[in-house]
Amino acid sequence: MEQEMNEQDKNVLLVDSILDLEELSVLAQVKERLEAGEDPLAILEEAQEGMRLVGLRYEEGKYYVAGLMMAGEIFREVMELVEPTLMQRLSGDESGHILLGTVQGNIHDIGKNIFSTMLRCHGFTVTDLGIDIPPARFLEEAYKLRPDIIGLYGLLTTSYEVMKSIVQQFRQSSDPQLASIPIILGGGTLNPMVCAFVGADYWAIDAMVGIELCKQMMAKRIA
Ligand code: B12
Repeated sequence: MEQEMNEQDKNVLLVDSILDLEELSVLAQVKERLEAGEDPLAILEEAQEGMRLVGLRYEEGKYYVAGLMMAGEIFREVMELVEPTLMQRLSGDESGHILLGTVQGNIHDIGKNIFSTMLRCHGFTVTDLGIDIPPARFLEEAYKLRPDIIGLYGLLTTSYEVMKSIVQQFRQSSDPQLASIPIILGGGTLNPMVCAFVGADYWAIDAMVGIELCKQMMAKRIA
């Protein structure tokens, strides 16, 4: 019971420290917890929750863009600390190829980079196009590379129109492989209504859920 309380206290502390943009405290806590052998995914989940709360502070007008930038930098440093342990812990031998990118108009990439790293840890081949990618580029690259899955990432409301346009362009392609390629959306601001609007096959707001979905897609393609 006492141990449970301590665990809970620790969790609250990391979320709070991220929310308050206390860089040194965040990094010290992450190092300590990794050294204590904690699951790097649990640490990342808490850090992600901290980022969500930073976003809310921005919405409430309590933080400005500088706050978002600082939070982004802190998360990048957390990722640097967590990545080696994450790579050791996660392993898999999936052989699928996913074409991934942040859609046009959007430069957020922290979550996409995590997803990309975790896919690689599970044995997927990832072609990451980067940020601010126009619809035509996804189609051109898919035509050239013949991936098994398309992954679209975006956090802004304006991303959803772009995602919808990409999905439509794939579905209307005269190339049968591109017309039927599975498309998965990612990003913590997605919800069922947005996904219905975009019309993609799958969506995930958590990297592990996204990876399980990609594995299912590969199983279906092979069956
Ligand atoms: C950090 C941050 C920034 C940083 C980004 C730095 C970077 N290199 O990414 C900077 C400062 C650049 C930024 C800029 C802006 N931002 Co910003 N930002 C954030 C913030 C606080 C955190 C985002 C983040 O990294 N989260 C942590 C990651 C780990 O979570 P994640 O993205 O969900 O990723 C996970 C999963 O989704 C999954 N996953 C990820 N990718 C994929 C892909 C696939 C295919 C799958 C299946 C799964 C998957 O795996 C990840 C790990 O589990 C969010 C708040 C929020 N609620 O998200 C606002 C937020 C997204 N930003 C917002 C805004 C408004 C802006 C600006 C417009 C501000 C401005 N006035 O300039 C600009 C827009 C810039 C642009 N054109 O894109 C709003 C968007 C509101 C909206 N609905 O449109 C948010 C929601 C804040 C808010 N609540 O108001 N931002």
